[in-house]
Amino acid sequence: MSSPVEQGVAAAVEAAADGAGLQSVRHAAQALRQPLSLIVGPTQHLLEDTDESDPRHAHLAVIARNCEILLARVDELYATVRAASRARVGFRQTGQLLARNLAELVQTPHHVSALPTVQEPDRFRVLVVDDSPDTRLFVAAVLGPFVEVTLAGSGEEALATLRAGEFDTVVSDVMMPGMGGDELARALRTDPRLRDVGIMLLTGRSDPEFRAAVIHETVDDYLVKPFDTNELTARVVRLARDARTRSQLRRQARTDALTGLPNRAAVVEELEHIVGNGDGALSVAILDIDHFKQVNDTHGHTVGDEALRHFAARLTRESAPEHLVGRWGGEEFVVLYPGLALAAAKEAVAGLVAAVAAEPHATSAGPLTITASAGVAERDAVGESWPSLLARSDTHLYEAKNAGRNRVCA
Ligand code: GH3
Ligand code: MG
Ligand code: MG
Repeated sequence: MSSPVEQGVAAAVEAAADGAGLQSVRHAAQALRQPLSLIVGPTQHLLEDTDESDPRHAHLAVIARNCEILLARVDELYATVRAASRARVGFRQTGQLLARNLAELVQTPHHVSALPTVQEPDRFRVLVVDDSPDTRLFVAAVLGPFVEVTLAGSGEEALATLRAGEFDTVVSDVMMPGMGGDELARALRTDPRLRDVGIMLLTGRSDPEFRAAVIHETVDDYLVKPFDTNELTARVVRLARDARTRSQLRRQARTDALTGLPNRAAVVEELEHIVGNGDGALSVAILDIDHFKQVNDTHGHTVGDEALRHFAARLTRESAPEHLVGRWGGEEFVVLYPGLALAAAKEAVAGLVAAVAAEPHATSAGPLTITASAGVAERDAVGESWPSLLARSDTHLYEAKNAGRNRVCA
């Protein structure tokens, strides 16, 4: 036995698909509104009678909210078809469109039962940008059951919101006073922290010039208004999923799996960024654990790995947040000191070397005392490249090793 909503949808689909005209569409909307109203009332009552600590409470709230959204969508579908009929688009076509939309709606109650898990922290986060409050709220109502929606009323507000939070995708209007959606898209693409955010534009324009200049160049997807709401949802969810995968892969590719520190690729990227952005002071240190091969030989590789993890954590703990600690490879680590001249950087590294030796590192083979040697160099004034700077740090590292280890040379 199907549910009242499913029965209502079946009736509505039948009425709409016969393409008999606006009358049938009105009938379709009513047919769906009725069973939905049957659910909304009792759900609201139950919700009021259920304490917030009751596990059913959140579930009921979701059902009530979904019903409201469905009702809003029925009204919106009706309005769409009415507009289409005014514009003299064929009734059969619009009736079929409505039928498809309604058939899709029947899936939504099934999403309701899945929602509590979908609402976990990994729910996709989508920023909806439009200068028209009505459009903003409408898009939010359409996407709300599937993704977590935040709203922005302008391109400028959107950019600030994106910079302050973690978003998977932005859905933006194009024509807005001030920063338009196309400009917003370009700003995202040139910001290293935001370049993985998926971008969808909602636009009234579909002319080739616009497509070539904006869409193919900067954005991932676009829909021309008026759009099909199910298509919007499907495309946004796919975009958000792709964008999240992209940023997870990028993060993984830049992180050392053993220690969780930035890896060599990430360190190089940061070095290139610093070197490419001016001639301020920059010092670089290389640290290398002393006689680490003996740790492996004596206690085995697993204990060696534990020691590396502890060593990395201690370097991070003892370093200022603005100084980047990375794993260069094996038991060699790099620390970048943007803004520090040689003397200050050498002092900071001496502090690290002392902190490593000061206390044994807890391992499954018991406490293990390790020491490290370090070399430091400062970029010279004449725009030295980072490989040359690193090579000089390395030379000083070998001086430290030859001078007896557990020390820093500059
Ligand atoms: P020195 O004081 O001259 O630096 O001596 P050392 O033994 O530390 O230097 P060497 O370069 O001869 O050996 C480095 C060792 O680090 C050898 C290698 O097995 C070990 N090592 C490198 N990466 C890892 C790792 O990820 N895990 C473990 N357990 N050992 C590693
Ligand atoms: Mg070593
Ligand atoms: Mg080494």
